Amino acid sequence: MHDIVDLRSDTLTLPTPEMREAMARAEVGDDVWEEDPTVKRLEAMAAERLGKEAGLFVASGTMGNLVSVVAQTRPGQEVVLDLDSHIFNYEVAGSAVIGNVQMRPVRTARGFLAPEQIREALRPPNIHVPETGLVCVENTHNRHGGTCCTPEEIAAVAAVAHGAGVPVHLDGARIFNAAVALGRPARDFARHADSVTFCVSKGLAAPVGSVVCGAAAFVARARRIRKMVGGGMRQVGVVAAAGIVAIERMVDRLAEDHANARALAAGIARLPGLSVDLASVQTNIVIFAVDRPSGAAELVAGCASRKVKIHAIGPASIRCVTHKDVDADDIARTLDALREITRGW
Ligand code: TLP
Repeated sequence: MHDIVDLRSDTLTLPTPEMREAMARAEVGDDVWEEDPTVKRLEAMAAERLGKEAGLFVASGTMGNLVSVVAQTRPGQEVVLDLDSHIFNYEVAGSAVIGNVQMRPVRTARGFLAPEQIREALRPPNIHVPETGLVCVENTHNRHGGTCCTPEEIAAVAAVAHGAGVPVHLDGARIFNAAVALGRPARDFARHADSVTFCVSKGLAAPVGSVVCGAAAFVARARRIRKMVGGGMRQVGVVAAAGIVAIERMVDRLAEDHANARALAAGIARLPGLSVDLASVQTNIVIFAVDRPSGAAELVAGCASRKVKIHAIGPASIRCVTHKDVDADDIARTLDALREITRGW
């Protein structure tokens, strides 16, 4: 039980005492010179978990996606991705600004492009049109409520892209949530992607950072681009040390967050004026609809006055994210608050 229940995002998780201890003790060096042993350890560990040759520690998921897109495309190329993807919606158009690529968003049913949709979106060799430079996949899918696609679905999409000589990037910000939910090792999801970004700063609870993984040549290019965008951090082993604890200690417990999300969703489904697609609640995100004009704002304010923080992602849509700083009592308290607010709706 916590004084304030904060369900706005799993990015709000606080570092564990073990992380703080590891940070204080971390052996460090200048990482731009590739001399920080703790960063190197985190990068090697991440690459091993994802079955890739190399890893690169970056400041954020946004930076990881940016350097991955820029490293794998040329200016003027087109990037095929889901219309609701994080890269297209919430990364400040960084790939367009820094990479000079054009985005080709495709509307999908569940956030995952089907192989036929990739086939349709790939550009033909024609002097008038841009070349397709990259296909991006997101797993778990944020805007679709933390839904997972299987390694086989990624393989099918990658087969089409690779058949046309186009690489695939996986925005796996929450890839370990997908791995735990589907009971598959993270490397199964990464196998068919040429680059993968995952975050240690979300459900894994490290204070900062993401790791980009891929082939050594890709990571070398990504490293240059990271430097270009100001992401060359010096004695950053003090931060990477928490990322190591995140990967070693915080993955298996994500199952608790998923159970809490299911309990929250099941409670919400019983409340008047609220609706949630229970099948979409596969990991730690619950997105639900408020069937009432300006209902989302009303619910956010009502919860805030009861020390429960939730986040409106639209005028009639709320997102709640469970994480290690939210326990079963907090979920019960959240449901009590929602019950009080919606009484009589
Ligand atoms: N998502 C954040 C916000 O930016 C919306 C959140 O609270 O969920 N890919 C995916 C799928 C993400 O959900 C996020 C962060 C990122 C990339 C970017 O990571 P950061 O925030 O570290 O730049």
